Amino acid sequence: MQIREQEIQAHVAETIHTRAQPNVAARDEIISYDPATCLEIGRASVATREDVERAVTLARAAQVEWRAKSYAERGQIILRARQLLLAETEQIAELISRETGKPIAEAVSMEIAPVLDLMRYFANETAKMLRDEKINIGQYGLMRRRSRIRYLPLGVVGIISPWNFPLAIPLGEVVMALMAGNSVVLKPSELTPLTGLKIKDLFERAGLAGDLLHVITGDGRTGASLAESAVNKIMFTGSVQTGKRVALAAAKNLTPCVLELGGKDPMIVLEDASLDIAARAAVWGAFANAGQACASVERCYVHESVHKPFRDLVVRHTRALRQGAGADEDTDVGAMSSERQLATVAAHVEEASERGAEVLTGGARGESSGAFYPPTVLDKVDHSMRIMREETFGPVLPIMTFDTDARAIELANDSEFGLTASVWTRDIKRGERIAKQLEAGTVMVNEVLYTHGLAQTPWGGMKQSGQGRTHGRLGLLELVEPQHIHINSDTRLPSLWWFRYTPHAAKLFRGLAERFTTGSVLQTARLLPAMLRRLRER
Ligand code: TXE
Repeated sequence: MQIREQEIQAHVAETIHTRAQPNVAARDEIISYDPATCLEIGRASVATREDVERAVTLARAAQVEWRAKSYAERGQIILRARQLLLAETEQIAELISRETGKPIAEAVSMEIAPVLDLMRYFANETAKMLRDEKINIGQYGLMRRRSRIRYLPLGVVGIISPWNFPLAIPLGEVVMALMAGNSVVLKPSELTPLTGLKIKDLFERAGLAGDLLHVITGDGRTGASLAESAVNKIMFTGSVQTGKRVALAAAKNLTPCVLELGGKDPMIVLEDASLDIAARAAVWGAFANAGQACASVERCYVHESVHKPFRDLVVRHTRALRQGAGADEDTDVGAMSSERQLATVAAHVEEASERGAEVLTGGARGESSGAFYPPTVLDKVDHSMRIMREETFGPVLPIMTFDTDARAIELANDSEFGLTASVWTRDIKRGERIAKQLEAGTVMVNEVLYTHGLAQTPWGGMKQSGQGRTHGRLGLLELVEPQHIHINSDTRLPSLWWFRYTPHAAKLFRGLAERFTTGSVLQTARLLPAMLRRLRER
């Protein structure tokens, strides 16, 4: 055991700088490290622009046959891949945990379990969600006309995904894109390439034709090549600044993109909340995944009348957490994904302290090797501090008080982000009233963080947290092209509004304008004799 520890220490000293930088060993290779030990896990290639363009071309060719398959046939392959994922849960959870540092418990609860549910949901429900939609066209329907919307696959969907949920985020989007009849080119994060390649492996063994899913590993350069390529849609999850680069690149080809970006998610604790429940929620919401979830609780506003008991409960639950190697099933909080990310967190905490924040627990990196930052609770923060304005994306929970509901709403909305938010109260009506005033794509009453795991509901943000949605029917509609089919079954008569125009026609159009916009179907029927006379005019 002793030698093992010395070996790790030596390796950490040698490689710690590497993890702090993009882990690119050479122009054509990336290295995956375990952030807890900094030991190398494996390597993957850096796909070139030519590799990306070739993948897109092959994926487009394969999509022709795939889009002709029924939803049931597509769903069968998804369910076979699901079976394999279920059977290999332990191995895949271990891989996720080693590549990210997250506890094995979270690799199962926050990645594998939700995506197993999502695979079944979209395999079984996509046909219903994308079936042709009849549209009521009002009084035009009286003229033997009818309309419906069809949903067509887009073609090739490019997915660029992050390191913080290296299985759940990309796999969910791959499943939705495939079920909608598209093919996929996936670029996983350079910090977690092996988990990305595992997705490819699952589908290959499930019998998906190879060219329907290309996984091209690499770093930002590969991502940039994909954003600039001829894909029909980009699904991006990552930072705001990179999201803007992706949107700019995609705009060159008018490629639509969904951007799932950062968050600075507020939690409002009202004076009537169950304080221990709210404190446990704040601790889990802030420190799950070592605080590296776009929907992590990054700001906690508590009513001034319950500030002290709530704060003490938060500190107690935080101090009870166990931080350590992800592979240990007793670990609550693992290592952060990278030194670079840890440095951002440390800088935010330092700046807040300099500006008067009080560190109630944590607040400084410990002696242990690896990218461990202790779960940290700050009090006496204010909105002048970076910790309350910028995405920290690490295990820090800043607490601030408010006096009225209006003030809580004002504080929560005082952010350039708008991903998720939560309100904690026993009065559900009051909670919902406040929730409706919060500027966020998802607002929860008495829940926090977890709704990305609901396949049925949309996920996405307002303001700088992104554009578009993933998951749910709204997310599925991002992956298809709506086509309006309009049928006029009357093949004998020309339309009323065609040429030639006459004074009578103008009079009739005035009548129609008035009736069509305000009148009932019955009143329109009274215009029929005039309409018929119009037809005889020609
Ligand atoms: O994200 P990046 P990183 C936030 C969080 C974190 C910050 C940086 O605040 O501190 O982002 O994390 C690819 N064109 N989130 O560096 O850079 C890159 O290879 C196209 C929030 O991981 O956005 C990776 O696959 N692609 C987020 C992906 O983009 C490019 C989760 C994300 O990398 C590219 C993760 C380019 N020019 C980080 N440059 C969330 N919403 O959960 C890089 N990439």
